[in-house]
Amino acid sequence: MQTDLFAQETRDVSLQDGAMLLGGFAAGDDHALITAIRAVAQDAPFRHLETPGGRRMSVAMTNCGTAGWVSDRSGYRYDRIDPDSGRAWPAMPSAFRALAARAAAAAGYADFAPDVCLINRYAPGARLTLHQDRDEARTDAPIVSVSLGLPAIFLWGGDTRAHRPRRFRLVHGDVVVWGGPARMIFHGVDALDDGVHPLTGAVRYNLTFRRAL
Ligand code: MD3
Ligand code: FE
Repeated sequence: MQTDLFAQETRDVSLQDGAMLLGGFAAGDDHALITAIRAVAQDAPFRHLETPGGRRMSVAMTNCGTAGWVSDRSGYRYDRIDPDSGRAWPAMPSAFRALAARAAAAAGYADFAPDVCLINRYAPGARLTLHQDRDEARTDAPIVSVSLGLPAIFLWGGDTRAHRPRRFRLVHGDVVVWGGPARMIFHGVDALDDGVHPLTGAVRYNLTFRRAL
């Protein structure tokens, strides 16, 4: 029998060597996580970054932790200072840190201590084209991603951009842990469909926990 990635009853799935989908793993923490997102965004509001090529990203982003991922005309980087405020990024909420460590451990990565959480906010139509996450100094650590709010179609590629991506749906509460040989795969997110989620409204949030510095 083929593994059905969409079936609720088989939601803990090894996607490939190093990558594990933990279906609904964060569902019990959803209120706390969304409250914490709002607190971070009070301090460091969501913004649409500019790519080095001069395009405005459709996904709105903010960060918490020791540094934040930023993009502007000069390139991509991690910066300890929020360029919009000139101040340090908000501290990583304890609910974030605890969930990320628990998820990493459940996927077989002990002692995950992320220093950065990038928070993406998708409104309908927002998307992320295929890319690799390669700005982190520590690619030996996994990345833990948490989906909240509206569902999205995740694009899951291979080691090169040419590899045609597989697609699967990420829903509220899903956590994916990407490490080892899966850490450098190309990935992206299809344009978000319209919808309303009871906790987030017409928005999807994605948290990605990284070891960046
Ligand atoms: C696989 N975020 O922030 S989460 C990103 O839904 C990003 O917002 C997407 O790609 C989102 O960089 C996808 C899943 C994900 C995140 C990081 C990865 C998959 C990954 C890093 C390496 C390999
Ligand atoms: Fe990414």
